[in-house]
Amino acid sequence: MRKRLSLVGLLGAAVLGLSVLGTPALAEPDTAAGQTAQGSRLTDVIPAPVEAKPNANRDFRLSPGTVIRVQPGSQKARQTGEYLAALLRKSTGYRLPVVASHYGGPSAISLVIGRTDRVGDQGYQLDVNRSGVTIRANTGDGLFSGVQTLRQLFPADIEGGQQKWRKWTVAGGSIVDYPRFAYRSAMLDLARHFHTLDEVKAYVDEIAQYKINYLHLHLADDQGWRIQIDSWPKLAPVGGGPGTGVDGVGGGYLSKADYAELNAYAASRHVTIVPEIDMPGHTNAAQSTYAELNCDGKAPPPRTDIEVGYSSLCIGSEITYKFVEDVIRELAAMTPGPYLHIGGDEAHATTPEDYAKFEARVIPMVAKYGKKLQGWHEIAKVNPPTTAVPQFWDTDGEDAATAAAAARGNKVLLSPANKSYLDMKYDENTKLGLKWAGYIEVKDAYEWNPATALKGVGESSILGVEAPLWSETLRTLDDVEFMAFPRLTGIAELGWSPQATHNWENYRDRLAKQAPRWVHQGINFYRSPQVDWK
Ligand code: TNX
Repeated sequence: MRKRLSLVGLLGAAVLGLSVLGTPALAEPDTAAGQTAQGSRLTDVIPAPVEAKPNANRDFRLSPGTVIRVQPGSQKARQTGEYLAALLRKSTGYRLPVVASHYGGPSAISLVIGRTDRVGDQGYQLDVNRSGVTIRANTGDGLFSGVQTLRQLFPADIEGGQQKWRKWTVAGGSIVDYPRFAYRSAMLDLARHFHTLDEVKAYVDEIAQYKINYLHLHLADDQGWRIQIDSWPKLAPVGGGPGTGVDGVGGGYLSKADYAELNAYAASRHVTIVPEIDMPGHTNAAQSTYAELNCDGKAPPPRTDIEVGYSSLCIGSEITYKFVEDVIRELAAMTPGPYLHIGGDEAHATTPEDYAKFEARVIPMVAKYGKKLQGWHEIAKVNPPTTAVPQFWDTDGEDAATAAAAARGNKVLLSPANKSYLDMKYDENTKLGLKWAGYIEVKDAYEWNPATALKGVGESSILGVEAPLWSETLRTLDDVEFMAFPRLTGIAELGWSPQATHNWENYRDRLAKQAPRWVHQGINFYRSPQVDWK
């Protein structure tokens, strides 16, 4: 569980920060090339940066008098500056005022938005020298990514919830960095077990530090319906009521107010929420709540087992399309992000003809309400428009319909189940998780190349990568974290870092250095025997 900061702690840290102003600098011993006295290096970052040039003569030491300078007039720089200040204050106790100014003074972390060559709209440039750190980017997203890198360049104690006396040194040099793929995503399944607003927010914080910029939420399935829909008012309170989690455990849903709060929170972490309503299968929660959604007009009983492929909306009935359009309209209206995911997987209880008939009517609704469409790769079979994004989830690296869609111009989202499914067990001893796609150890989740993962879908056809986490067996945030960490960081690196940096031994070493950060952050993680945890 993530630790939350108390107001008392924050005030205490602020007071202490004031009292240490003017303390003489502690002597720093000589260091090995590119490494500070505390052993941290400019290259100890996940995801690996495109280019990092260490300079041992240019280490920066944060001091009680350091200011966080943000570009005057830039609201985005100011917000990112406040975010960074809050992060650094809790462990350093320094004041770290955020000032809008063109000059940083003798010690400053500067956040600048402006024309920065080479880094595109998500990248950044980071320069460390003795008088400060400068992060430059073309956008607020880029600046935020630069701040996540800087965060990892501080000693792991920076993540501690309490003020600590120590030197806070950043290794000198410069980094130029930008993503391989624009879209890097995690998915949480709220349908099989509901996860609360606070838990989802905590997960947003956890993924954002590895530059994951989308969070896909699986909001409805056979077991439960997890989002308020006003035009079908029983969906959430009944379809997502008490006992609607797997094995009858838990339940719950996000109200529209919760969902708005989550989207705003995610935006503050530069994460875009992608909501999914799965259809025409995986719909028992809706069909057991509303009898009219069934061809025979009879509501089936609610189900909390983990079988898949038995439910289907009634394809021949008009009320089905009224239902679907109402849901898509309301979901689109409450979603600030550009995408809406309509599922479409494992529709084994729908004939292929009915599937095509259904999708032909439903796919245009997404554009009608102003959103871009995502669906599991089965939707590629029905020739969706080239703006649609099929999400590949299978295990055999081959799907003719998805390859054909890519040839027509569709971008594909990759989440091969045998590599990126965080709900697969690590090995036969893992208590949580499933194993239908095989065991996935830390190395398996890292050792693949998106550009060659799916036959006929090359680098230029790939929108990005996603690490889905289905929650049949996961009830708590601790469970979620245990399955996500440390595999999620591998997927994050595959999505961000250039293939040229890909190296298991090097990654493994950097991964081990994340562990003390997770301990400070209260993240429950799996200590894989493949990694030499220090
Ligand atoms: C397959 S992959 C599913 C989900 C399950 C998951 C469990 C996909 C699109 N569907 O319904 O939760 O396996 O790993």
